[in-house]
This record gives sequence, C-alpha cells and structure tokens, in this order.
Amino acid sequence: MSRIILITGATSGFGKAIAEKFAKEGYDVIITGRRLERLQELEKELHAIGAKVLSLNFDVRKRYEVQDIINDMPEEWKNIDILVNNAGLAVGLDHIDTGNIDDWDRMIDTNVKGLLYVTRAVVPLMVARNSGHIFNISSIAGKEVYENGNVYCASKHAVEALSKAMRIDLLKHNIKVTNIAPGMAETEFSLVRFKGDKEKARDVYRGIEALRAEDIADVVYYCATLPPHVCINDLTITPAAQANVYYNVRLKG
Ligand code: NDP
Ligand code: 8X3
Repeated sequence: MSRIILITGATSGFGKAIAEKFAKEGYDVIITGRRLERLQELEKELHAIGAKVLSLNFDVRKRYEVQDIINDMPEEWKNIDILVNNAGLAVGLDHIDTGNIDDWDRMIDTNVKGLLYVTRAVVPLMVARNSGHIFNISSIAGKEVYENGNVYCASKHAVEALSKAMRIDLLKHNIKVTNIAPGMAETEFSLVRFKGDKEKARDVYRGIEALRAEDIADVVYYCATLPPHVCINDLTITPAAQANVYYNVRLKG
C-alpha cells in the first residue's frame, strides 16, 4: 500500500517541489492551495509520472472550510502518513511603528492560525492510527529576529514553539514532528513579500546562490524516510553563502 502525504501550499515553491519529489518516489499525494489553476496543472504533471493525486482547493485561514474539506475527503485518502505544514508568507518589511496591520493579520492568520487549523483537522486521523509524521516549515526567522522582520519573525517563532509542543503532546501517539528552518531560498516568497515588485524580489538574491525549492524537498524526503525509531526534530538549512539572518556574502557585479 502506498504512503500518503498532504502538503499545504503546493502551488509554488517548497510545497510544489515536495509534492513532485514524493510523487516521484511513489507516494500518493494530497496537494492543497488557493490557486485552483496551479493545482490543476500540478495534478496533471503528477498524473503524468504515474502518481495518485488528490487536489484540495482551500485557504488555510478559513477554519470551517479546512475542517469540512478534510472531513469530506474520500475514506481511502484519510490514512495520511505525512503532513507538511508549509503554506505561509511574509508580507511587507516595515518597522513596528509604521507596519501595515492588514499585512500583520495575513501573516498571523496564515502562518500560525492556518497551520493550527490544518493540524487540528489532520492530526486526529494520525492519532487514530497511532502513526504519523508532521513537518512544520518554519524559517531562520523563527530562530532570530531581524530589523523590519517583526511580525513575520514572531509568526515563525510561534511555529517553532508549536513544533516543540506538538512533539510533546503527540509523543504517546507515535507521531514524529520535524521542524524545518530554511534560510534564503529563491521561490515566490520575496515576490509575495514585496507585493509583486519583481525588481525588489530579485534584489534579495543578488550575488548569492540561494537555496532552491528542490533542496528543501530533498531534506524533507530524507527526514521522512529514516527508520521508524529515528526522528530529526529540528533542522536549519541555509545557502553556503549565508551564516544566519544577519550575515551573508554576495558576489560583486
Ligand atoms: P511561495 O510563495 O513560493 O509558496 C507559498 C505557498 O503557500 C503557495 O503555494 C501558496 O499557495 C501557499 N499559501 C499562502 N497563503 C495561503 C493560504 N492562505 N492558504 C493556502 N495556501 C496558502 O513561498 P515558499 O515556497 O518559499 O514558502 C513556503 C514556506 O516556507 C512558507 O511558510 C515560508 O514562510 C517558508 N520559508 C520560505 C523561505 C524562503 O526564503 N523562500 C525561507 C524560510 C521559510 P496559494 O497562493 O495558491 O494559496
Ligand atoms: C524566509 C527567510 O530571512 O527572509 O523565511 O526571513 S527570511
């Protein structure tokens, strides 16, 4: 019987790469996100490599919709082995006294509350089977705080705390929890943070070989396929040219 993975935010970046990686490796894949067209394209791509796919089109911020959609999944898809809480975003980069409160709400609602809604809907299915593995995609912004990062950093610090808390609460249910904290990775992340400003987004990665989404997918796959008695609790991954949120080296020119 194939194993089942559910990935939030599979329409782009890390989530899409994780879906592709696990599909190639023979997993049945549940892909989720708000952009229906992207979901449909990915579903087609994964079918073409012979994978079994279920697309769920929802916004993680919609508490009741999340619960209903997970409840209404076909029974054979409910044996979820791996949950990847990946959907998330940074919006804006401002000092605390000038920050946009709508941006703050979006980050907290998505990165913290959305992650909780999905977890609350999926984890009872794992508890019932006494088996499972949760990946929470945090960030180096969950380890340290940088200027203008305030609310995004706070949301990822919350993810870090939730990873630790889930590991304790779910220990007796044989559910592993792995917290993944990537550094600079070139996805649509900066385009979203700068609200579509391509120039500003490109500038973030200028002179740096940033992580690729596939690097994160490989790491998640590695952690997910270790023997049952081994759990990687927490992993920080940066490009070789980045030490932490403060220090990196850029090639000139
Ligand atoms: P992308 O912008 O490429 O992907 C983000 C994904 O999240 C998309 O699939 C998007 O789908 C989904 N998403 C966003 N909001 C919602 C929502 N309300 N409901 C459902 N899905 C949503 O960025 P990344 O792949 O880089 O980001 C993935 C995760 O990694 C995020 O949690 C981010 O904070 C974290 N991260 C990113 C780093 C980076 O440098 N790139 C570094 C460290 C952590 P859709 O819009 O279709 O809903
Ligand atoms: C994304 C990495 O450094 O832009 O989580 O916050 S950073």
